Amino acid sequence: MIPPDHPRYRSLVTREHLAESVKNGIVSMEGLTAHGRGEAFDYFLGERTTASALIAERTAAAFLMTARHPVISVNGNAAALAARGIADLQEASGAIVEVNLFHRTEERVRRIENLLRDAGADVFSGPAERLLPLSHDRAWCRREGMFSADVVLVPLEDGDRCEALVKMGKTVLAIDLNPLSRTARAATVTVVDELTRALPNITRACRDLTGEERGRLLQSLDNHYLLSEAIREMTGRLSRALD
Ligand code: PTJ
Repeated sequence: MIPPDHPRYRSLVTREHLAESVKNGIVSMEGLTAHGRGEAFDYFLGERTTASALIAERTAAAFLMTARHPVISVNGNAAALAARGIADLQEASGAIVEVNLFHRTEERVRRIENLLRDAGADVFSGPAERLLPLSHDRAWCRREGMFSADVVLVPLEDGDRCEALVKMGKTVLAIDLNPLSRTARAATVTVVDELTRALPNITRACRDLTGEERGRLLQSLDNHYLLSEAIREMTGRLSRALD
């Protein structure tokens, strides 16, 4: 039992939930180490949405709202952490929700799809094919889903697929707390923020962006600037810790 007055209460409850989600077959064992890495970067960030992350979130919303065929790709960690947030973003953006896994089994796909449906998402499921140019199981997706997408939102991604999607000509919106990762560097827009903070911000922006702000965000996109700002925030906090 984690006492609610523990200073790291939220973090400990999330860890406990993820450990439970491994037992329920939603999160892979490897997903726990991925979460730990994310936590470390979030610590450097001060566990808050920075001004540059908010710009990235609103830019991601602008891409989703102008997309022809937007897809939100969901893995085990994303579903366990934010099934409801994903359903809300789908409602605001009209995007397709599709499960895509690195540690793929049909059983895990089914469990994650059910979790998303229980949270209110309309999941694009059915038989998948090996359509993406990748040697691992993230290659499996649906022809009318991710394969045909023009814009794909990829939370907690591994770099390979992000690069493959970009090479296929797609706009890739990544949510990744590590601004140095291959995903972060390859994506069209990188949101360096924690998933459960990022999703509601993107959803809100989908609802309140004006046409004028949308156009301005799309025109002024500079992902190198967004990544540099994230690194500056982190290194600034680290150097102030020595004062
Ligand atoms: O469910 P599966 O089988 O598809 O596997 C999913 C994992 C997450 C195991 C897989 O995609 C993986 O190994 O990812 P990586 O390569 O560890 O990358 C995950 C990235 O997400 C890392 O850069 C972390 O810093 C970052 N991250 C972790 N937790 C969060 C996060 N970013 C935002 N919010 C988080 N909560």
